[in-house]
Amino acid sequence: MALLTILEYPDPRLKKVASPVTAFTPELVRLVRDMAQTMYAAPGVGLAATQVDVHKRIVIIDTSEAHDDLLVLVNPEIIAAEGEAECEEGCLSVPGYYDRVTRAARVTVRAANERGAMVERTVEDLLAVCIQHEMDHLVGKMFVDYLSPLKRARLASKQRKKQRLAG
Ligand code: K1U
Ligand code: ZN
Repeated sequence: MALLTILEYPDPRLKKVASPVTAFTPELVRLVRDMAQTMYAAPGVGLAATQVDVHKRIVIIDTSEAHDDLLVLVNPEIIAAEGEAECEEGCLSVPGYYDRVTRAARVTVRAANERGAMVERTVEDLLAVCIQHEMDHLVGKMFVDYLSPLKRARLASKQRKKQRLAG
């Protein structure tokens, strides 16, 4: 297993649109394992392949308290969404920044797992938020894109300064 590097906002690679996975290979299983190790080590409750510079439609999530319930979503599609809920979000690509975002309260997602078996789940609360947040990454969208232009500009300049200082 390997720890992967997580891209940080405003890295332009976070804006790439991911392509569908077309083959369920041992390499895909290995990538999902590496992504899981990276997410648990961060620590986080979700990770999209885009964040580790792999532009394929792959998302992993684990919102369980014991960190023992990994949900793998390959080629995920939201097939139903209802209601509205506001939740405080964070992102491993924007370390240390949290803000409130409004999303659908309940979603039904259909996807394959890393071995090609189909999964369909209707979920709410943090899991619903996470699925929407991670699927946004696959189309190059980040939670900060829901914030006001002023907040986003301040955050981007703070992040660039931090990255300059880090060398
Ligand atoms: O970067 C990511 O996409 C993962 C992100 C997922 C997420 C969290 C909260 C709301 C929406 C989406 C994170 O995991 S941020 C870190 C975090 O929330 C967390 C870290 C440690 C323990 C519990 C949560
Ligand atoms: Zn994120």
